[in-house]
Amino acid sequence: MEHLVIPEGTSEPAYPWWQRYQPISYKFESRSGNHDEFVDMVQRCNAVGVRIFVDAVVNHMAGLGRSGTGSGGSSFDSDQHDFPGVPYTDVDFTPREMCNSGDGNVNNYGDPENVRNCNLVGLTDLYGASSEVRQKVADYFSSAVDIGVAGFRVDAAKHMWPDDLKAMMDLTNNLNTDQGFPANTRPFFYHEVIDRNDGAVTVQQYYGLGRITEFRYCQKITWGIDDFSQLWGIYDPGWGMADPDKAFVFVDNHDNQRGHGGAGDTITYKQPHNYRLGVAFTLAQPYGFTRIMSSYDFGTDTDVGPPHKSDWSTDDVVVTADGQCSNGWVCEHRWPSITKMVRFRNAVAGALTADNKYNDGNVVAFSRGNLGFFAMIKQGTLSMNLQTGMPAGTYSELVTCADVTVNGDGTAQITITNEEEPIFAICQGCSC
Ligand code: LM2
Ligand code: CA
Repeated sequence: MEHLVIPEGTSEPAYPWWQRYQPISYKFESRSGNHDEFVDMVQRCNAVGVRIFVDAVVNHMAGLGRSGTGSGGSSFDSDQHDFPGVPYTDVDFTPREMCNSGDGNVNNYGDPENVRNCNLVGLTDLYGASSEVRQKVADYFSSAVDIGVAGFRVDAAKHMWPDDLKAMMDLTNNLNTDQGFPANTRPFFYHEVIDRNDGAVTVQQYYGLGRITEFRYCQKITWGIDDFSQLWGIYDPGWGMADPDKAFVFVDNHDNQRGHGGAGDTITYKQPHNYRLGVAFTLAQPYGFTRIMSSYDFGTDTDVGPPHKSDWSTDDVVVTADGQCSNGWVCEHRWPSITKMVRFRNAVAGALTADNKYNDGNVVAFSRGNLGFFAMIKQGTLSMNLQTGMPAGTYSELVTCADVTVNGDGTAQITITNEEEPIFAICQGCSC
């Protein structure tokens, strides 16, 4: 959506990535392009089977102390609660008396009223209980869905009341059949709730609204890659982690990869070896609905925005002859083992459990029913006979494309020699 723009020459970093989390209006006019360009992208993607999910910031508008013109040309004045591009006026913001903190900001994560009714880092808090606000957010969702968007990540859902979110979702249109979606299909929602067993707001409070981000998974995968013996406990219901059919899991996201929300114990593209293992294991194991990250390189500057042109608009992603990215883009999604493991995940989606588990601290292996078999190693090389659970036959190993023979009893000789990508995967119906 249209967002705050922080130009050069202020006391803040110029055009930081996080300016996008300060909405000015719901026009599709951002640093990434204009309305027509957005429509063109969504529809070209749908035409080739790639669905688009919008990162929707609807808990708040821009921060206090900010005024001027947004990325789409709309004027605004946060201190006056005035956003004519929507339009929102003072009545659309959470009444000050409903926030129990002295300065109006969220400051007590033990109190759900404080978390939901106060301003998150000074961001002007929308009053989600208001039918006008609900309708305006739903109109925004519907405008995206009508273009062909398939669903939404709801930013800062932790700071919104689940009943308000439900009302907004219920008012939203079905997916667009002209864009290839079946009739009467609801958008896919996943809600950003950072719950690390550290406050009054839990992922369970959002059951019934879609999927919920499970940030404990980020910690668990980091610990598990460090110490393979911890990998079988990656889903820990005793720690409050969301049910498998509710959890939305990822190795890192745009916040915790750079030390913002939910950071700590996070692996990123900056540790490529561990990252490949972490993403491979995530895509191989059955817990949760998975998302993979695709980044630009921010170096050590945790504020810096994406690669940009001289007018500061987002620069093109340049794809090299070997299918990788350049021009400042990392494109983890194009790293060979990550791309291949997405194929694996899709192929084994029907198997809900990990079976035939093997873990000796250096080698981790398991099958997914009889649909696929996965192995990875921490160091060295591997040559070992393991039970794959797969029907007898010859399979093409995904990472190396080598032929693998599964014997009549389901065993196979598992070989890993590439220490850079120490990952092995075979699946039914997969080609490497
Ligand atoms: C999120 N999830 O709940 C996003 O994933 C996260 O990236 C967003 O914060 C946050 N919620 C609000 O949408 C980012 C960033 C913050 C940044 C805000 C707003 O992590 O640092 O805050 O976006 O742009 C910035 C300044 C902060 C200032 C605030 C308001 O860093 O110092 O607070 O703007 O002007 C006075
Ligand atoms: Ca709120």
